[in-house]
Amino acid sequence: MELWFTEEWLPGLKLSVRVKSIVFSKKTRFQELAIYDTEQLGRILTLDNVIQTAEKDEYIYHESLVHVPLFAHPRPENVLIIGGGDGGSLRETVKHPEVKEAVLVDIDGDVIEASKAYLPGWNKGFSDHRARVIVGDGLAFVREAQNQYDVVIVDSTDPVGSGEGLFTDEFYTSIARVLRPGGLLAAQTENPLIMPEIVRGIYRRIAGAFPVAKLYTAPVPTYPGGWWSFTCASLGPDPEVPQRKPEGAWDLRYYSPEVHERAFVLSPGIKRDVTQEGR
Ligand code: AG3
Repeated sequence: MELWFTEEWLPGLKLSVRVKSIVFSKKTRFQELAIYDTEQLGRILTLDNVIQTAEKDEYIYHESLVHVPLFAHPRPENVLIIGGGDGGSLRETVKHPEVKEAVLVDIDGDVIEASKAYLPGWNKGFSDHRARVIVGDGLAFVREAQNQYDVVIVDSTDPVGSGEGLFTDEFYTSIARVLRPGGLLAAQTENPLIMPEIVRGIYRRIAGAFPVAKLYTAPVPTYPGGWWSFTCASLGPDPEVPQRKPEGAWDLRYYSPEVHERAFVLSPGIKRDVTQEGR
């Protein structure tokens, strides 16, 4: 008998992938966590039947989310990752030799443990001596944080359910407060083509909390609509301009300085529907 995993992207629009085997599943305190092996997408991790990360394209998502703010910063020493319990963002963060400490705060410790046990492609960063992992609520963490960071990365779920707090004005204002002068934020901000109102709302809230906020995009075929947006906000440097380059033995499959700059080129439709530049 064939087993299929299906995610409903929108009412009337679904993604299905045939499952070779169920690697792990658990009802955690917060959500239904599952890891599957699939032929076409490789290993995938789902939360409440939503694909959070897939072997096939996770590097496009994680390299875009992490390297854009980190390379836009001249010297990122302290990095805070909110969410990202699968470890993909942490793996990319610790590739930067400038980073002295990378703090990851995810609400669900079971996701972190499952990654350590079953996601070898994602979990390498957890054993880096600069990594510090905290199981806790990201919103409460930034509200109370005393330390300061050069870059904050928001690697959240969709803006529904337990992830909703990570899309609020209060959250973005708290992030601006925990950043050092010249600090940057990058957040995943959903699909600009099939949910432009959602992206517009998130983008406006981020832009309201920072002097500079710029939307950028990358293809992520396993996420709804296949095209994904991120927002990079800054207290200083221009997010579009790489300040450093990956030199030497970098293991990168998507990011390059050219891709960095190109990612910020927005089509007229996105400018009209989402960022509303020139209005
Ligand atoms: N980031 C999840 C992005 C949202 C995916 N949405 C969806 N499939 N409906 C997850 C964390 C990856 N490190």
